[in-house]
Amino acid sequence: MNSQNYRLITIPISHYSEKARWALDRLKITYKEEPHVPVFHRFATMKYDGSSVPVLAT
Ligand SMILES: N[C@@H](CCC(=O)N[C@@H](CS)C(=O)NCC(=O)O)C(=O)O
Repeated sequence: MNSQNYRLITIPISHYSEKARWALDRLKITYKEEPHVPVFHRFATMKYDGSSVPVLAT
């Protein structure tokens, strides 16, 4: 599977986001992180029917 276009929507200081980064790096899955300021992250996550971060858009 081509993971080149994977986008990880995060709040940078979130430990949930750090755990997702850790897992993706551990599995050598490439992705581009899209960091957001808390509260405004919802504009990014709601496009995927989500609310909290992390969201991995594939
Ligand atoms: N069930 C989710 C919870 C993630 C979660 O609580 N993320 C926090 C990180 S600070 C968050 O996005 N909080 C803000 C919100 O829910 O809009 C998971 O395990 O990934």
